[in-house]
Amino acid sequence: MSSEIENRLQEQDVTLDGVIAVMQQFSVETPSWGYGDSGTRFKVFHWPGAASNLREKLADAAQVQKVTGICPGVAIHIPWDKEDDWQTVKAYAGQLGLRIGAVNPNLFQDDAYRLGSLCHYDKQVRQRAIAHVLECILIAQAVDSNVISLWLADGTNYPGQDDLRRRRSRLLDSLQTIYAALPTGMRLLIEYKFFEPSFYSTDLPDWGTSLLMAQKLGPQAEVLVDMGHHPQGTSIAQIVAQLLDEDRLGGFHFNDRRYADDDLIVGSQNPFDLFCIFNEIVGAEVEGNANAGRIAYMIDQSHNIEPKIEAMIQSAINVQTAYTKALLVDRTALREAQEAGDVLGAYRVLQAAYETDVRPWLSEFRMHQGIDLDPMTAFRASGYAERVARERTAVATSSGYPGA
Ligand code: RM4
Ligand code: MN
Ligand code: MN
Repeated sequence: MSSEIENRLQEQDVTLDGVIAVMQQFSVETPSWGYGDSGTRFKVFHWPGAASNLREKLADAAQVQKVTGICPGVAIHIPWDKEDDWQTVKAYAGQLGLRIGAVNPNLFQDDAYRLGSLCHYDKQVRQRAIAHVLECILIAQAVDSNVISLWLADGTNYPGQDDLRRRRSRLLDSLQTIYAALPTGMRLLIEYKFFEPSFYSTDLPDWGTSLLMAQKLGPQAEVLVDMGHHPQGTSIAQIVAQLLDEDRLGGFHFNDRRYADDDLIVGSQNPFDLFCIFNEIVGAEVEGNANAGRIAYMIDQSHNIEPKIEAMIQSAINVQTAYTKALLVDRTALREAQEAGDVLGAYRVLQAAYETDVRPWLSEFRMHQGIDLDPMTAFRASGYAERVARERTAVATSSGYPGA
């Protein structure tokens, strides 16, 4: 670390030990579906050795945890990851140094869901969708997870196709039944997305709608922000600030995008936006915001041309980098500049933190954790990718998602 940086940070009372201690509290969950073959609706390119069942996905996730030290949780998608014996899964994850994280009900692949799931006009379809979420709650309990992460493909494609207010009341009604089944301590994270697969109306299109639903349901319901689910140019940092203020920021689905829900490696396209999001969170946390300490950080990506495990390692590093930079923001100077109306002075405070090379900090962190200083090189040197490519057999996938 250069002495110039060290001096500047010392003036801010930022110490290496202090930053390392905070970094040790930070983890980001990886998605089981990110280890399998997935891609676009045009083509799924098979990656040699890509995981094709939960056991393999967990084994791969354990490699990511081994080299990064910040990815002990793995989110699952049901039924993609459905197993008969969850105790065995839980024990297997434990042996690998992992735990099962968020459980994601899949409410978009059954033929019955063509016109919706929780919002469908047919009560039987709604009940089927509710029953699936309730099954996921039981799975979460069985594996000791406390997060249900809900995304709906529900919406309409044509004006007049369905009554929008009735859809909304069906949604609320379905969510209330689900909410009532949540055990103490379990959280229901409500994800939103402004379009796709429906185009005229989407039942949960934005953070405001998810927030309204969460507020109507109760304190165990919160909003999930997926970074790829906003119109171009949206300031996600501002959404984060508002949700923190409302005490309803449940978690993130990290990924990056240029156009729509691109599901690219987080921090690969707009790393400054990622930093600005963490800046809001760290800023709230130092002011004692209670929500900031219980955010579920999760990756939600679809890797088509990338090696799956390496993509996940890179994602974890990018997230950790953005977070560490946000820890270095001189909050006193920022406040002073803001309250003096010093537009560029305030921006330059953020810029100074963003431009700090935090790679030495990440190395220090890894040294403290007793892991290799260079996760990607360590993984490449391990020979794991070559071994699984030899040992595992390819499973044909037809469209964009595993199990599709
Ligand atoms: C959606 C959303 C959800 C994910 C599905 C498969 O775009 O991001 O989180 O579960 O894709
Ligand atoms: Mn998502
Ligand atoms: Mn998405």
